[in-house]
Amino acid sequence: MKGRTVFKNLIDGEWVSGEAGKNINPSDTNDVVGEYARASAQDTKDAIAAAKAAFPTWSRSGILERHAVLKKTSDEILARKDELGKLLAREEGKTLPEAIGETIRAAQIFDFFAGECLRLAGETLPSVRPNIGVEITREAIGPIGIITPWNFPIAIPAWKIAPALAYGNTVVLKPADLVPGCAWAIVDILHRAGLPKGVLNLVMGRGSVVGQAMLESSDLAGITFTGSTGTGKRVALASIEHNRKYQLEMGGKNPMVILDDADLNVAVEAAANSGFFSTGQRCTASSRLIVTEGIHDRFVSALTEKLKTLNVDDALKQGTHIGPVVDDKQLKTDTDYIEIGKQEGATLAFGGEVLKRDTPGFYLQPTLFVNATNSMRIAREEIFGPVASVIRVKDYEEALTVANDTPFGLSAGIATTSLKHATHFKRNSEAGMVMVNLPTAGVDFHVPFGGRKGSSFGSREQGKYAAEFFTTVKTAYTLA
Ligand code: UN1
Repeated sequence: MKGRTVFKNLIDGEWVSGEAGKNINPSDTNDVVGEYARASAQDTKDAIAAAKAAFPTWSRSGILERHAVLKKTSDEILARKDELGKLLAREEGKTLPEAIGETIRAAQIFDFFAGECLRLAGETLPSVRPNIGVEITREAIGPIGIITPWNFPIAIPAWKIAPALAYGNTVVLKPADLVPGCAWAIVDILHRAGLPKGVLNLVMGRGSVVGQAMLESSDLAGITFTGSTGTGKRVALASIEHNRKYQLEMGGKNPMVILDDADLNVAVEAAANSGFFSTGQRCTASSRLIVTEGIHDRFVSALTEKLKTLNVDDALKQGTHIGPVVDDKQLKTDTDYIEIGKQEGATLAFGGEVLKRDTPGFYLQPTLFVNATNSMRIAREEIFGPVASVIRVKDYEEALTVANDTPFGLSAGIATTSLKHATHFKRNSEAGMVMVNLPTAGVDFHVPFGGRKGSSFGSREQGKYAAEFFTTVKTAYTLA
């Protein structure tokens, strides 16, 4: 076909083509965002071999060289935030302001890790034996496989690539098949910013082909993964087999507790954001609103009124609050769960309908169930859509028990004006991140991110805590 551009994979510093797939806009399925190459298993092996070959040089590169590449990347992402934000909104479906915000976050992450390159530190201690000194340093671990999900197409690749490179590792990146566009764009930027060949390789394509080839490789020193619980388990099992480091960020079923003494506006804003912004497609979203009796009816009616004001429409349209669901498969999952909720005996308080808009897309009303119990499937399983349930409880103590009664443990929120309850919740929540009077989602880029129980495995991502995964500690003894 004439004039057909295919965005290619980057392997050992060369753009490599092959079979291609269409990247479709979920707000308008007639809009093809672009055609993107799909790597084969052999391409993936080549990319891993390139990352392995580039490791000895890159891991010993000067910190100023690494700093310069990451800083330049940050600057270019920021300068192109509107264009990249638009690409993100088109391929993933979050609203343009959300997408631009995520793009800025990616730039900030590269900027942060550019700084970290200049702050690499170790420790020196005396040995317990006389005349011997001990040095403790951190070294890069090797070629790293990065597998990223579709819901944060630019921020999650950024928060895995930036520390990987800053600490001297080489990378094979496999972005989610649904959203290759932003990943391609940041790889292009990093490549032009001066990365030596093979340091960063891009293998877009299917999990069953590319992801599988990564799992089977004995040459990756680590795999960092964000995505579903099922795939996370497979990453873990394959990594044990190959004696490699792994880091998993998986699902969430995050509770948001609303107490009688909460500021109603604060509670409603936090719950609306947590449950429905970004179309509820965040592992930090809250889909369990645990509300005490005294505020229950006021809260449900205020949240329902708020949901009525939210426009579900094309992600690029001004005034859209909630974009489409990412694809038909996810829409079916969401609507199946809505049916399950009804059958389980929860009451539909708002939404539940698939919507038609000017363009063919996957539009779903924000959906709120009330009279839910914590044992219902809609309260136990991650839906990953704009669907939340209200669970009525007697008091704070019951709220805390229900909040912690989940196989997950990523994020947990509480809306209260009581210092006593806020403090107690921060100490006793079984989640990795706790939010007081704030949404459960929407995290800072410079502090640790991660969860407990079924949500996460391995050390934290982001901020200086990222060094735990992307480096290995060396202890050296020297006789003086
Ligand atoms: C956020 O809430 O700001 O996949 C980030 C996810 C998370 C990122 C959430 N890993 O939804």
